[in-house]
Amino acid sequence: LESNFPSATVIGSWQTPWYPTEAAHLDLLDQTTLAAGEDLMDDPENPHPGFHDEEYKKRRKEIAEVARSYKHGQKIAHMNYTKQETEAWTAVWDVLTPLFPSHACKQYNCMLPLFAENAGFCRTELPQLQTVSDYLEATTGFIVRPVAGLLSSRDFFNAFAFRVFYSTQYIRHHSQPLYTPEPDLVHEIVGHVPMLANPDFADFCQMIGFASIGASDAVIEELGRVYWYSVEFGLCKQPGGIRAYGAGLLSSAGELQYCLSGKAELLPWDPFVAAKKDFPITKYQPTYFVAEDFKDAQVKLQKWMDAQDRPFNLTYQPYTKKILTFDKS
Ligand code: NLE
Ligand code: FE2
Repeated sequence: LESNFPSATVIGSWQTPWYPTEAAHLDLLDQTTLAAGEDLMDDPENPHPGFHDEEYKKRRKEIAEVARSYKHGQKIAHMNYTKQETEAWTAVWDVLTPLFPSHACKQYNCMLPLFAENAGFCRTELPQLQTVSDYLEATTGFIVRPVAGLLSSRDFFNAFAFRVFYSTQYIRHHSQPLYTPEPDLVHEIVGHVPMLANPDFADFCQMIGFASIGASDAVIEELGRVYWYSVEFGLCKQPGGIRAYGAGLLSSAGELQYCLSGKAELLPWDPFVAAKKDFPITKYQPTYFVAEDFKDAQVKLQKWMDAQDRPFNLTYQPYTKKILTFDKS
């Protein structure tokens, strides 16, 4: 899915797919998202309960509408979650959190108590996105922006360039707390956000954002795989052994155990290999990439980015939070 407005940016003699040069430009995107049961194909072997529950789908629509009307700089609307949604949250919390000490990387584990203290992380209530965003911003400058569902890769990555993280605000179906093929509040808040509070990891994500600016569709496709095998499903070496840092693992009790069980193939982190490797969306990954550490992850990502041969140079100005591009020729 590509957003179709606006369509191009001109840099000197070049024309590239349109890109934002500041975070407020994200308001211009049409926020086309994949809808459960329509675009995201249900896997017959692993049926998605949310695709067939009318009441759940209605609630999802309601929450999506709130995200669609959001504009940069506004406070994110407070959500009143139902008893059933809160029970789903607690069910996921209870299976996930006991796994973290043995399965999550230390950069993740050291953040959780801070988010509990400062951002409302607890087992009995869903955190509010605005509270989470405020605390996250105080750590690495990343902020949260609500989104209706799974966004196109280009739009999602472009936002990373400005340290903006698109987050869904609904929660997975209560009948299947261990795994869902879609992003949901658990995935964003428990999976992504604590890692985005780590400075090296935040830089890594912003680099992905820079790589996506004005990139061709072919590069976006490869970048999508690079992102998938790192930010979503990455493993890393730690003093006590291999641990998870990918959000898709940190939000799925089922896959978090599976990825370190010895049943999956583990390869050394290499974006050149990852960029070419297809992946399944609705089941556990057959292959994971293991980084030495987040600096190693960055250095290798930079090499891959340098090899993409873009016709322009890009700089980010941290004081104005704007992107500048220059024609190379
Ligand atoms: N499978 C993950 C989970 O159950 O939390 C979500 C992955 C979203 C890309
Ligand atoms: Fe994600």
